[in-house]
Amino acid sequence: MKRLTLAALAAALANPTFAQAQSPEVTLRVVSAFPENSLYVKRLESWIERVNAEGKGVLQLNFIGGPKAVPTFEMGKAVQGGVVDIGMATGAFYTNVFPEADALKLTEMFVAEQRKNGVLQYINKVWNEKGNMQYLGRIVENQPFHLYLNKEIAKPDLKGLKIRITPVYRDFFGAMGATLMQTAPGEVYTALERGVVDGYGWPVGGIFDLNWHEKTKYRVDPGFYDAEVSLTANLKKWNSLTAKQREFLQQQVINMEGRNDFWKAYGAEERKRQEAAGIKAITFDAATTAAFVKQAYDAGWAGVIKLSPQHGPAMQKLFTKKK
Ligand code: 173
Repeated sequence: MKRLTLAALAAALANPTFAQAQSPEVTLRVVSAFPENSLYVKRLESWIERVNAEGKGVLQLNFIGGPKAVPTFEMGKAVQGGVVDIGMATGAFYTNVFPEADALKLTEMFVAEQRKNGVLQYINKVWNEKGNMQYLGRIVENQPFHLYLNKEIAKPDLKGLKIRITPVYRDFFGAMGATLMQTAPGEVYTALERGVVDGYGWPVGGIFDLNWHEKTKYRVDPGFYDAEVSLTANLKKWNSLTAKQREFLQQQVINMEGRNDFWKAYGAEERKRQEAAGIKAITFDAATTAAFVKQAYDAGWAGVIKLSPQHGPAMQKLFTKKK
Protein backbone atom coordinates (compact mmCIF):
# COMPACT_ATOMS: atom_id res chain seq x y z
CA MET A 1 0.00 0.00 0.00
CA LYS A 2 2.75 2.39 1.02
CA ARG A 3 4.76 1.52 -2.11
CA LEU A 4 1.82 2.24 -4.36
CA THR A 5 1.28 5.65 -2.79
CA LEU A 6 4.91 6.62 -3.33
CA ALA A 7 4.79 5.50 -6.95
CA ALA A 8 1.62 7.49 -7.48
CA LEU A 9 3.25 10.53 -5.91
CA ALA A 10 6.35 10.19 -8.10
CA ALA A 11 4.16 9.92 -11.19
CA ALA A 12 2.18 12.97 -10.14
CA LEU A 13 5.38 15.00 -9.64
CA ALA A 14 6.68 13.99 -13.06
CA ASN A 15 3.40 15.02 -14.67
CA PRO A 16 3.71 18.52 -16.15
CA THR A 17 0.10 19.34 -15.29
CA PHE A 18 0.85 18.70 -11.65
CA ALA A 19 4.06 20.76 -11.77
CA GLN A 20 2.09 23.56 -13.41
CA ALA A 21 -0.47 23.49 -10.64
CA GLN A 22 2.36 23.82 -8.15
CA SER A 23 4.04 26.82 -9.86
CA PRO A 24 1.60 28.58 -12.15
CA GLU A 25 3.64 31.77 -12.41
CA VAL A 26 7.14 31.99 -13.82
CA THR A 27 9.44 35.03 -13.80
CA LEU A 28 11.86 35.51 -16.69
CA ARG A 29 14.94 37.74 -16.62
CA VAL A 30 15.21 40.21 -19.49
CA VAL A 31 18.25 42.21 -20.66
CA SER A 32 18.86 44.74 -23.42
CA ALA A 33 21.96 45.04 -25.61
CA PHE A 34 20.98 48.66 -26.31
CA PRO A 35 21.79 51.43 -23.82
CA GLU A 36 19.48 52.01 -20.89
CA ASN A 37 18.48 55.51 -22.04
CA SER A 38 17.58 54.54 -25.62
CA LEU A 39 14.01 54.67 -26.89
CA TYR A 40 14.20 50.93 -27.59
CA VAL A 41 14.64 50.30 -23.86
CA LYS A 42 11.94 52.80 -22.87
CA ARG A 43 9.45 51.00 -25.11
CA LEU A 44 10.64 47.64 -23.81
CA GLU A 45 10.03 48.78 -20.24
CA SER A 46 6.48 49.97 -20.96
CA TRP A 47 5.79 46.67 -22.73
CA ILE A 48 7.11 44.76 -19.70
CA GLU A 49 4.77 46.75 -17.43
CA ARG A 50 1.84 45.73 -19.59
CA VAL A 51 2.95 42.09 -19.71
CA ASN A 52 3.28 42.00 -15.94
CA ALA A 53 -0.16 43.55 -15.44
CA GLU A 54 -1.82 41.07 -17.79
CA GLY A 55 0.36 38.11 -16.86
CA LYS A 56 -0.39 37.85 -13.16
CA GLY A 57 -0.49 34.18 -12.20
CA VAL A 58 0.99 33.16 -15.56
CA LEU A 59 4.23 34.90 -16.44
CA GLN A 60 6.20 37.90 -15.22
CA LEU A 61 9.20 39.68 -16.73
CA ASN A 62 12.01 41.16 -14.66
CA PHE A 63 14.09 43.75 -16.50
CA ILE A 64 17.68 43.39 -15.32
CA GLY A 65 19.16 46.22 -17.41
CA GLY A 66 21.21 47.13 -20.46
CA PRO A 67 24.91 46.92 -21.35
CA LYS A 68 25.91 47.85 -17.79
CA ALA A 69 24.48 44.48 -16.73
CA VAL A 70 25.55 42.48 -19.81
CA PRO A 71 27.86 44.15 -22.39
CA THR A 72 26.33 44.70 -25.84
CA PHE A 73 28.39 42.09 -27.69
CA GLU A 74 28.07 39.53 -24.85
CA MET A 75 24.30 39.48 -24.65
CA GLY A 76 23.83 36.77 -27.28
CA LYS A 77 26.12 34.43 -25.35
CA ALA A 78 24.16 35.16 -22.18
CA VAL A 79 20.86 34.18 -23.85
CA GLN A 80 22.46 31.17 -25.57
CA GLY A 81 23.86 29.89 -22.28
CA GLY A 82 20.79 30.68 -20.21
CA VAL A 83 22.52 33.23 -17.96
CA VAL A 84 19.49 35.37 -18.83
CA ASP A 85 16.14 34.23 -20.22
CA ILE A 86 15.25 36.91 -22.78
CA GLY A 87 17.37 39.41 -24.66
CA MET A 88 16.54 42.47 -26.73
CA ALA A 89 19.17 42.99 -29.40
CA THR A 90 19.91 43.28 -33.07
CA GLY A 91 21.50 40.32 -34.83
CA ALA A 92 24.74 42.25 -35.43
CA PHE A 93 25.37 42.14 -31.67
CA TYR A 94 25.49 38.34 -31.53
CA THR A 95 27.30 37.21 -34.68
CA ASN A 96 29.73 35.69 -32.14
CA VAL A 97 26.98 33.12 -31.49
CA PHE A 98 26.07 32.50 -35.16
CA PRO A 99 26.82 34.72 -38.17
CA GLU A 100 23.35 34.41 -39.75
CA ALA A 101 21.96 36.64 -36.98
CA ASP A 102 23.06 39.75 -38.88
CA ALA A 103 21.01 38.81 -41.97
CA LEU A 104 17.73 40.10 -40.51
CA LYS A 105 18.75 43.64 -41.55
CA LEU A 106 18.18 42.48 -45.14
CA THR A 107 14.53 41.41 -44.91
CA GLU A 108 12.37 43.24 -47.45
CA MET A 109 9.02 42.41 -45.86
CA PHE A 110 7.62 43.25 -42.44
CA VAL A 111 7.49 40.70 -39.65
CA ALA A 112 3.69 40.40 -39.89
CA GLU A 113 4.18 39.08 -43.41
CA GLN A 114 7.11 36.87 -42.34
CA ARG A 115 4.75 35.18 -39.88
CA LYS A 116 2.36 34.31 -42.69
CA ASN A 117 4.70 33.27 -45.51
CA GLY A 118 6.98 30.84 -43.67
CA VAL A 119 10.00 33.17 -43.49
CA LEU A 120 9.79 33.46 -39.71
CA GLN A 121 9.64 29.68 -39.42
CA TYR A 122 12.93 29.43 -41.29
CA ILE A 123 14.46 32.15 -39.13
CA ASN A 124 13.35 30.39 -35.96
CA LYS A 125 14.76 27.06 -37.12
CA VAL A 126 18.19 28.67 -37.60
CA TRP A 127 17.91 30.52 -34.26
CA ASN A 128 16.92 27.25 -32.51
CA GLU A 129 19.65 25.14 -34.07
CA LYS A 130 22.57 27.55 -34.18
CA GLY A 131 21.78 29.92 -31.32
CA ASN A 132 19.92 27.75 -28.81
CA MET A 133 17.40 30.59 -28.98
CA GLN A 134 13.69 30.90 -29.62
CA TYR A 135 13.05 33.87 -31.94
CA LEU A 136 10.10 35.65 -30.32
CA GLY A 137 9.56 38.57 -32.64
CA ARG A 138 10.74 41.81 -34.18
CA ILE A 139 9.91 44.99 -32.35
CA VAL A 140 11.66 47.56 -34.53
CA GLU A 141 11.15 47.92 -38.28
CA ASN A 142 10.45 50.83 -40.61
CA GLN A 143 13.85 52.24 -39.64
CA PRO A 144 16.34 52.44 -42.52
CA PHE A 145 20.01 52.78 -41.61
CA HIS A 146 22.01 55.85 -42.58
CA LEU A 147 25.60 56.93 -42.75
CA TYR A 148 26.19 59.99 -40.53
CA LEU A 149 29.29 62.12 -41.10
CA ASN A 150 31.28 65.07 -39.83
CA LYS A 151 32.94 65.61 -43.21
CA GLU A 152 31.16 66.34 -46.44
CA ILE A 153 31.36 63.89 -49.33
CA ALA A 154 30.35 64.55 -52.94
CA LYS A 155 30.02 60.90 -53.95
CA PRO A 156 29.70 57.54 -52.19
CA ASP A 157 33.43 57.22 -51.59
CA LEU A 158 34.68 56.80 -48.02
CA LYS A 159 38.40 56.46 -48.70
CA GLY A 160 40.39 58.17 -45.96
CA LEU A 161 37.41 58.29 -43.58
CA LYS A 162 37.20 56.38 -40.31
CA ILE A 163 33.70 55.13 -39.70
CA ARG A 164 32.20 53.51 -36.62
CA ILE A 165 30.45 50.28 -37.50
CA THR A 166 28.84 47.11 -36.24
CA PRO A 167 28.58 44.04 -38.48
CA VAL A 168 25.45 45.68 -40.01
CA TYR A 169 27.53 48.14 -42.01
CA ARG A 170 30.88 46.33 -42.32
CA ASP A 171 30.59 45.01 -45.87
CA PHE A 172 28.89 48.07 -47.36
CA PHE A 173 31.08 50.77 -45.77
CA GLY A 174 34.14 48.60 -46.43
CA ALA A 175 33.16 48.35 -50.10
CA MET A 176 33.06 52.18 -50.22
CA GLY A 177 36.64 52.26 -48.97
CA ALA A 178 36.13 53.34 -45.35
CA THR A 179 38.49 52.53 -42.51
CA LEU A 180 36.28 50.61 -40.10
CA MET A 181 36.09 50.70 -36.34
CA GLN A 182 33.58 48.58 -34.45
CA THR A 183 32.06 49.90 -31.23
CA ALA A 184 28.98 49.29 -29.13
CA PRO A 185 26.42 52.12 -29.24
CA GLY A 186 27.54 53.23 -25.79
CA GLU A 187 30.98 54.18 -27.11
CA VAL A 188 29.96 56.22 -30.15
CA TYR A 189 29.80 59.60 -28.41
CA THR A 190 33.32 59.34 -27.02
CA ALA A 191 34.68 58.15 -30.38
CA LEU A 192 33.12 61.19 -32.09
CA GLU A 193 34.21 63.58 -29.35
CA ARG A 194 37.82 62.42 -29.51
CA GLY A 195 37.84 62.52 -33.30
CA VAL A 196 38.61 58.80 -33.43
CA VAL A 197 35.89 58.46 -36.09
CA ASP A 198 34.58 60.78 -38.83
CA GLY A 199 31.15 59.21 -38.87
CA TYR A 200 29.00 56.24 -37.96
CA GLY A 201 26.17 54.05 -39.06
CA TRP A 202 22.82 54.21 -37.25
CA PRO A 203 19.12 54.02 -38.14
CA VAL A 204 17.15 57.15 -39.07
CA GLY A 205 15.97 57.54 -35.46
CA GLY A 206 17.76 57.67 -32.15
CA ILE A 207 20.82 59.89 -32.57
CA PHE A 208 19.43 62.37 -30.02
CA ASP A 209 19.03 59.69 -27.32
CA LEU A 210 22.79 59.65 -26.67
CA ASN A 211 23.54 63.24 -27.81
CA TRP A 212 25.34 62.21 -31.00
CA HIS A 213 23.60 65.11 -32.79
CA GLU A 214 26.07 67.42 -31.03
CA LYS A 215 28.88 65.79 -33.00
CA THR A 216 27.09 65.11 -36.31
CA LYS A 217 27.07 67.42 -39.34
CA TYR A 218 25.63 65.32 -42.17
CA ARG A 219 23.26 62.44 -42.83
CA VAL A 220 23.73 60.66 -46.15
CA ASP A 221 20.49 59.90 -47.99
CA PRO A 222 19.09 57.51 -48.96
CA GLY A 223 18.89 55.04 -46.12
CA PHE A 224 19.44 51.32 -46.70
CA TYR A 225 18.28 47.98 -45.18
CA ASP A 226 15.81 48.01 -42.28
CA ALA A 227 17.03 48.19 -38.68
CA GLU A 228 16.03 45.08 -36.81
CA VAL A 229 15.61 44.82 -33.06
CA SER A 230 14.18 41.56 -31.81
CA LEU A 231 13.45 39.56 -28.69
CA THR A 232 14.94 36.11 -28.31
CA ALA A 233 14.61 33.61 -25.48
CA ASN A 234 16.91 30.88 -24.25
CA LEU A 235 15.54 27.76 -25.96
CA LYS A 236 15.72 25.49 -22.93
CA LYS A 237 13.88 28.05 -20.84
CA TRP A 238 11.28 28.53 -23.57
CA ASN A 239 10.71 24.78 -23.77
CA SER A 240 10.37 24.57 -20.00
CA LEU A 241 7.38 26.92 -20.01
CA THR A 242 3.86 25.55 -19.98
CA ALA A 243 1.83 25.83 -23.17
CA LYS A 244 -0.22 28.57 -21.51
CA GLN A 245 2.89 30.57 -20.60
CA ARG A 246 4.38 30.20 -24.09
CA GLU A 247 1.12 31.26 -25.75
CA PHE A 248 0.78 34.24 -23.43
CA LEU A 249 4.35 35.45 -24.03
CA GLN A 250 4.17 34.89 -27.79
CA GLN A 251 0.88 36.81 -28.01
CA GLN A 252 2.35 39.70 -26.02
CA VAL A 253 5.27 39.94 -28.46
CA ILE A 254 2.88 39.79 -31.44
CA ASN A 255 0.86 42.60 -29.83
CA MET A 256 4.00 44.70 -29.64
CA GLU A 257 4.83 43.91 -33.29
CA GLY A 258 1.37 45.25 -34.08
CA ARG A 259 2.56 48.64 -32.87
CA ASN A 260 5.60 48.73 -35.23
CA ASP A 261 3.89 51.39 -37.37
CA PHE A 262 5.03 53.77 -34.66
CA TRP A 263 8.54 53.62 -36.14
CA LYS A 264 7.43 55.03 -39.46
CA ALA A 265 6.10 58.26 -37.96
CA TYR A 266 9.05 58.38 -35.59
CA GLY A 267 11.49 58.18 -38.52
CA ALA A 268 9.81 61.14 -40.23
CA GLU A 269 9.92 63.16 -36.99
CA GLU A 270 13.57 62.33 -36.44
CA ARG A 271 14.51 63.58 -39.92
CA LYS A 272 12.81 66.89 -39.12
CA ARG A 273 14.49 67.07 -35.77
CA GLN A 274 17.89 66.47 -37.39
CA GLU A 275 17.26 69.25 -39.86
CA ALA A 276 16.28 71.61 -37.02
CA ALA A 277 19.50 70.64 -35.24
CA GLY A 278 21.50 71.75 -38.29
CA ILE A 279 22.30 68.29 -39.63
CA LYS A 280 22.38 68.55 -43.42
CA ALA A 281 21.30 65.82 -45.81
CA ILE A 282 23.86 64.75 -48.40
CA THR A 283 22.12 63.46 -51.51
CA PHE A 284 23.28 62.11 -54.87
CA ASP A 285 21.81 62.14 -58.35
CA ALA A 286 19.26 59.45 -59.22
CA ALA A 287 21.71 57.03 -60.85
CA THR A 288 24.22 57.32 -57.99
CA THR A 289 21.42 56.89 -55.45
CA ALA A 290 20.25 53.68 -57.13
CA ALA A 291 23.83 52.37 -57.34
CA PHE A 292 24.36 53.24 -53.64
CA VAL A 293 21.37 51.15 -52.55
CA LYS A 294 22.29 48.31 -54.88
CA GLN A 295 25.84 48.26 -53.53
CA ALA A 296 24.43 48.15 -49.98
CA TYR A 297 22.39 45.01 -50.68
CA ASP A 298 25.00 43.35 -52.90
CA ALA A 299 27.75 43.84 -50.32
CA GLY A 300 25.42 42.86 -47.46
CA TRP A 301 24.32 39.59 -49.06
CA ALA A 302 27.83 38.72 -50.22
CA GLY A 303 28.95 39.08 -46.60
CA VAL A 304 26.14 36.92 -45.24
CA ILE A 305 26.69 34.19 -47.85
CA LYS A 306 30.45 34.18 -47.24
CA LEU A 307 29.90 33.63 -43.51
CA SER A 308 27.06 31.15 -44.02
CA PRO A 309 27.20 29.13 -47.22
CA GLN A 310 24.70 26.87 -45.46
CA HIS A 311 21.85 29.34 -44.87
CA GLY A 312 22.90 32.54 -46.68
CA PRO A 313 21.56 31.68 -50.15
CA ALA A 314 18.23 30.41 -48.76
CA MET A 315 17.88 33.52 -46.62
CA GLN A 316 18.51 35.74 -49.64
CA LYS A 317 15.72 33.99 -51.55
CA LEU A 318 13.32 34.19 -48.62
CA PHE A 319 14.08 37.77 -47.51
CA THR A 320 14.18 39.45 -50.94
CA LYS A 321 10.99 40.81 -52.52
CA LYS A 322 10.58 39.83 -56.10
CA LYS A 323 10.65 42.97 -58.17
O1 173 B 1 24.76 49.64 -33.33
C1 173 B 1 24.34 49.73 -34.48
O2 173 B 1 24.61 50.67 -35.23
C2 173 B 1 23.45 48.68 -34.99
O3 173 B 1 23.93 47.71 -35.51
C3 173 B 1 22.00 48.85 -34.84
C4 173 B 1 21.12 47.86 -35.30
C5 173 B 1 19.75 48.01 -35.15
C6 173 B 1 19.26 49.15 -34.55
C7 173 B 1 20.11 50.13 -34.10
C8 173 B 1 21.49 49.99 -34.25
